[in-house]
Amino acid sequence: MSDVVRADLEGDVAVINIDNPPVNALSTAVADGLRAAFAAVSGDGRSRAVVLACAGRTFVAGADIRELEAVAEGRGPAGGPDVHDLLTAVEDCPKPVVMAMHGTTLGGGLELAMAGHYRVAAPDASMGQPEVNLGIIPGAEGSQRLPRLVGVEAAIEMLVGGRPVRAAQALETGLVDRIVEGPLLDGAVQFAREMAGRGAPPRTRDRNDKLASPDAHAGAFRAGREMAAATRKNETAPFFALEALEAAVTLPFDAGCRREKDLVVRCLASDQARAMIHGFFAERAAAKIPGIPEDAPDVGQAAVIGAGTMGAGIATALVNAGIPVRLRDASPEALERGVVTIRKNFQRRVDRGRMTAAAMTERLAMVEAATGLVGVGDADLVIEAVFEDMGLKKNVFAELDGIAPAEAVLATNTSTLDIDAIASATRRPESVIGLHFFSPAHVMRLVEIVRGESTDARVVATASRLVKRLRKVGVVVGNCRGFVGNRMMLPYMREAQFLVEEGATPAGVDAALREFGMAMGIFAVDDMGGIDLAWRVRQQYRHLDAPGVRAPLVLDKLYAMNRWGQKTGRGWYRYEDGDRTPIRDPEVEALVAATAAEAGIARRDVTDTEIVERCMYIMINEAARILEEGHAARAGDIDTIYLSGYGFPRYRGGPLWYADSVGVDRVLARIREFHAAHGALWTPAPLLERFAAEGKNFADFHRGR
Ligand code: 3H9
Repeated sequence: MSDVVRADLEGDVAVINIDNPPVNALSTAVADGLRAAFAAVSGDGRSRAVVLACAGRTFVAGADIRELEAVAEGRGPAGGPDVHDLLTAVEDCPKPVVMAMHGTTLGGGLELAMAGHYRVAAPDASMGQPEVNLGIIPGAEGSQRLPRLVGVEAAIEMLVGGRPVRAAQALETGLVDRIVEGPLLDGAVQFAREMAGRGAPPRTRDRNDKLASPDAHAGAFRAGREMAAATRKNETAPFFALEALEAAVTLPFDAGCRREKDLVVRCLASDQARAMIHGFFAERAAAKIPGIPEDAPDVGQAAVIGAGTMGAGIATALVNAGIPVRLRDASPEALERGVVTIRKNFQRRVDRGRMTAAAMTERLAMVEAATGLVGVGDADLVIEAVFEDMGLKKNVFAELDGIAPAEAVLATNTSTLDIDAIASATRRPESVIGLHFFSPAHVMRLVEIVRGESTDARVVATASRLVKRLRKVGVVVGNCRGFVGNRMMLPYMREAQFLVEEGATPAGVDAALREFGMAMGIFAVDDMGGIDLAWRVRQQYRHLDAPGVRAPLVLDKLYAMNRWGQKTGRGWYRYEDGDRTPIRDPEVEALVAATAAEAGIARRDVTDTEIVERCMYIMINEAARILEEGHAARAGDIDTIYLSGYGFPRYRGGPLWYADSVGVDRVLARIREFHAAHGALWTPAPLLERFAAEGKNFADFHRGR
């Protein structure tokens, strides 16, 4: 039929098969192949029913996002490839069409499936409309068919939330007609035979029983809008999705489809869609590391040294991925606390119904805890997560050097220390690598994979493979102070403190940053991470402070006052017992004002625009240096780090995508002004100067140019 679509006969059932690796995306070629296949099978007297199935790991996982990217960039048809005629042909097929879904049926894949008359699924299949994660809405009539199948409320949840549902839930809502326990294709063919000869097959577009009257859904739409505002702050696509769903309730099917099309055209022309599509591909590009072997061995046995919060979180993540862990700590009490933390991590999932008690018992049994380093000699991956102290870490690595197998990967979870210095404690620095997890390690998606001067390519490959197995986002970074994420965070935090000294308040700075789209304000982040930790890091590097260069003044005072953040109930904010909500504290504001007066800093009104510009542009300037020094390979890697680990708004694409959207020359012009006003810390990065002079931007870096 075509390279990617084939039709065969299975007795009296026609089986159409899509084979378009890696995820059977509904590309133009696949859509063309399906048109031809349905034209052929519809009139073929040899078959009584049709099954549509996919080869490989999944049913269709969506429209081809590369094609959508082209449209978003102004190439290709507005609104993306039009498949209205194909979906109509599927739905109008005179024989029952059964969709056989396995893997992840997403976006255009689910829309195709809903045009079929019946859907059967493998037990571990999942399905959803994740378009909002790309800044768009379903563009292949999904907003019109989904509510007809599952009802308005469930459709709102799926379109605004963007999260897939599992097959069992899909069966309950009516999205799936049967779950097939054995071989899926056999089950689908069997189901198709059962449905053949039952008269005209049911068409989703003709169903109105779950739509009821518009008034009946007013509350659901109100709740949907509240959910969109709360969980997808400043994003436009979820509101467009709700408009499209309202059209399903108020308009006939065809008019609803036209409304959906108008809305998807607008989404695809938006900056938000471009930024979010960039984020999608940047994350996948980050996993491609040039020059590393493809056949890196899998980790069979891991050891985690240090049973604190980080160590326990890392151990949780490892056993979640099926990797047994030897958990070690010098102190029996710390070890016991670590085991309790791991148990709590699982218990939370059991309480939320995301894990069975039996699975929890099984996973806990995969953690073997003991003091010292006994038994670590059989681990092919060791992750050190002891206290952030160079002497202590070197001791651990020296000891590991004596007992770990020759081919073991020796990783450190340091967030601030020099990997090469740690590696120097061993006779095998090529085996040492940084795996910088973020807290809580079993939840946060980002892992910075820190390559030391001597780290072997094979070790990088094993680490990268491990991170993927943990279902996390790994980004390879260079061994510089703070690596990439925290290196940019440091000047960001510093600038926020300067703004406060000049007249803003911590709450005002945080509000402006949240309004910009950051998941949390920087002062709330500091309180969460611990002001004592921030202070300690500052002490380590104090000797590097250039004389005469401005330094923040308040943090040291907060530290001395025992205002260490959430853990002491007071920091930049104050906290009620057992509540993590930051409350504005006039005591801190008075302390800041007095400190500024003492230092002769004039107080003035600081606008939200200045807050955002100074916080963002100082990060962008630092990122430009990181790129130039080669500590990140691609601008997209830096964006990925901020999108997956630092709560940067996805609809802005990451700090460097954002820089491009403002305009590199405009960013540089403001940096020059800040340089003139605030001195050396604002010295423009040479790369920015070069980009501005040559009319280039970070996108040139994203594409590896
Ligand atoms: C849509 O459908 C709009 C419609 O309403 C119609 C509008 C007109 N297209 O993530 P992985 C590639 S919007 C093109 O590492 P995993 C990916 O780039 C779409 N390529 O694997 C990577 O390529 P490479 C709605 C795609 O197993 C490779 O596949 N659908 C697409 O961890 C492997 O990806 C979505 O938003 C695609 N649709 O996860 C689903 N999907 O090897 C987006 C993947 O060259 N996709 N690729 O780097 C996903 O969520 C995950 O990729 C998936 C697999 C769960 C499918």
